[in-house]
Amino acid sequence: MALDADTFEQFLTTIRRFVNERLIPNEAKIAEEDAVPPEIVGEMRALGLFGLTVPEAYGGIGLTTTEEVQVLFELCRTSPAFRSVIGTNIGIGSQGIVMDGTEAQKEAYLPKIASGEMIISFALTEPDSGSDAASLRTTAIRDGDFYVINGTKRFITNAPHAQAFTLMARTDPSKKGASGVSAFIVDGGLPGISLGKPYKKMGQQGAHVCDVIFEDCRVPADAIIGGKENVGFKTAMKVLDRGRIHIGAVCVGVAERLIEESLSYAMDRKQFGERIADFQLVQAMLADSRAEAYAAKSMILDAARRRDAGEKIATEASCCKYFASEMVGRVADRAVQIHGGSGYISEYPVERFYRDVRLFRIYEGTSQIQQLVIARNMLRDAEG
Ligand code: COS
Repeated sequence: MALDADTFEQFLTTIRRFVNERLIPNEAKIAEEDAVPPEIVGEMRALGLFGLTVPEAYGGIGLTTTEEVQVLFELCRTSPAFRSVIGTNIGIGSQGIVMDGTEAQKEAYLPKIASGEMIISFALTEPDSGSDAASLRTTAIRDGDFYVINGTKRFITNAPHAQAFTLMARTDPSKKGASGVSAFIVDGGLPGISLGKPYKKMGQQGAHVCDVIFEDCRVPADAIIGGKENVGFKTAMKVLDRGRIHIGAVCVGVAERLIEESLSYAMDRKQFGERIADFQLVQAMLADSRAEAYAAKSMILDAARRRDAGEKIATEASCCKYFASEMVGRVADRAVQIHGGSGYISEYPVERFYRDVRLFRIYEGTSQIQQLVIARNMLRDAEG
């Protein structure tokens, strides 16, 4: 445990109160305005949320994976856009530096990431490289004490706010696959970096995503993560393994909220002279959602504990992301169904959540990529 048990319980209670009192009442407003207000970002900063997973030595709280997922179960009982504010700082943006960075890189970046003074994004996806991440084309060509970066990164979460990027680029263009890829920490203000317009999305308003374009951007040679060329794809995959447990936990938090909304609506709404919660067909939907959310929560806690114990968790991480993201899709669908016509009306939060959760089955590896990773690892294990 990074925190003693009492302190951690108090922390979870604080998060729950923050979600109930500050985030849930503001959900509709942030969806409408497509922005999380600066005062809420400030409160998140004061709670230490930007540094949840950054080691204490670099100014964070240094939660274990088991602790992190429990925080996410609480923090994500609200619009996923709030989690997105801190998501890249505690997840895919920072963890390449935590896992593989040099001491100098950790000292230079992690304290600012942990305090929220710096927002960092993860730049892997490209216009022609999504699921097939190893085919990325952005190049980083050595020129004296610099690398010159050229290419476009697509759908980069938090890029409109980012002061830095964990960037995957090809340092050896003669190699086509994963082996020619390196990871860099790139300062966002460097000449040669420009941003596309933020995309208009189906859901998760308040979370922002855009393209990042590199044109002859000169990055100091010591920006390469860990100081080693051509091992960046592995860094990216390790970051995504961890990220997949994280997204699974986010899905559980959202599912819990959808179940709360479904249950309270079903207990309130009367038809045929009775609460609809007393109808067995509605009960079946409630029960299926409860059972599936519990299953997802249990597998995520198990995968997190295994990761903390140092086990290889690539298969388990994909199982978590796959099952939990599909689960929350079904839970959201049932929530709309239980709400009937009201579920289709934006006054009720389930309509918004229904759109919000669709992304979970796509980003940080589609459901089909998770299936592929799981099955491939099964075959590898069986073949020895
Ligand atoms: N941890 C550490 N190393 C890993 C790894 C993991 N989980 N997965 C793969 N690697 C290593 C492999 O060991 C291999 O190295 P060696 O050649 O030295 O053995 C290298 O990385 C390449 O792996 P592989 O051959 O499996 O790569 P593939 O091109 O076949 O693709 C998938 C692997 C499909 C799993 C990968 O491209 C992927 O995850 N795609 C989805 C990308 C994604 O999630 N995008 C979302 C947007 S980013 S938020």
